[in-house]
Amino acid sequence: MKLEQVELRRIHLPLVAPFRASIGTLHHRDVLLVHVIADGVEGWGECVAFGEPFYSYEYTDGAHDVIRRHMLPLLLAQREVRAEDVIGILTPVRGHPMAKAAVEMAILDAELRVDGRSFGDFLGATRPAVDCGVSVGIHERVEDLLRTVEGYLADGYKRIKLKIEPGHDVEDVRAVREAFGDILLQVDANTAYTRTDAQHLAELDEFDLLLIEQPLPEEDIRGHAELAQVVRTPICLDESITSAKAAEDAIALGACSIVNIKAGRVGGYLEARRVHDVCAERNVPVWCGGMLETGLGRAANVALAALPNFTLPGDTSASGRYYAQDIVEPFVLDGGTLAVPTGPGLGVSPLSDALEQFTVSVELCR
Ligand code: NPG
Repeated sequence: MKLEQVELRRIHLPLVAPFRASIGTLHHRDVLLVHVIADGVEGWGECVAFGEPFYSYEYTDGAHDVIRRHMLPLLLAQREVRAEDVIGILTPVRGHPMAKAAVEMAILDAELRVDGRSFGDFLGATRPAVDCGVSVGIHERVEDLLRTVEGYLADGYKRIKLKIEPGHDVEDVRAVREAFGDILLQVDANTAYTRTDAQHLAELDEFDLLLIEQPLPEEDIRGHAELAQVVRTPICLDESITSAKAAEDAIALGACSIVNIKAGRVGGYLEARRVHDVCAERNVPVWCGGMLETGLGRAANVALAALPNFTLPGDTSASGRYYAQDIVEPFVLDGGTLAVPTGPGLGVSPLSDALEQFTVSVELCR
């Protein structure tokens, strides 16, 4: 395809409620959308970086700048661009996986719309719908936490993930276990602990959790391997798994037995599929992580989550978990599942009124 023009659009989406994690509290999403026109067909990509560099070094303004000044010139100079070539063309730009993923996603969307293929069909989805979990932020008061969890269980979510941090971990999990019995339950520390917390984290073993996600810093692969010898609950990695190679190494080193796959974190949906395949070859189950995506990223994630080795419910929640109004037709939970879009490309497109309502800026690059 010939890339004819690229629109970099910034949207500001308020959250229905503040979302507190160990690394910070979100009140809204500052999202960069990449909108391409190639061979006369449009394609949409969503950059999952947050407004502030607290989950990773990437952040929305940085992604916007690196795409505009360093990535688009490389792509616009190409006579022909295919999605499978994007990461190679962008090799001169070091890092910035979330920015690269957004660009690749937009070009892949356009390509698949031309081919009349859905994301799910292209990626290798084997299910028409995916089981959905939900991520629950840290609550100062246990009674508020229990009320939030009760609401999500009533919505039909098949798995609860609790954000934890020192001071909000063992007792919060105990309260949820005692209140709701044997629900599918896991925790996410977002790197909030250190190797010296091993015995404390082992206190979570009594609660029969599915996993403990990313307890230690991103780069502490050895620490996670040592922790896995002390804690019986399976260790799942998120921030540490930046590529298929990183997944292979972490598994070989015993640092994790479950992997959270986020296309943005690994540089795109093509690499995400490679992470899936590496884990499947090693009998390591995976699940689809979330970054509070709009319905555009959500559509791609639901398609990805339908691949065969995604055997655990993902953070593929309904649009309404975060947004009163999505920028596409909202994803609505049906019996704890979301249907995989079947239309060409993402299978969804922005609702122009909603998109305009939340747009902060639009920049055209040729
Ligand atoms: O449901 O999209 C979602 C969000 C799921 O908890 C979630 N995302 O670490 O995976 C994460 C995480 C996150 C949320 C990270 C807020 C940082 C801030």
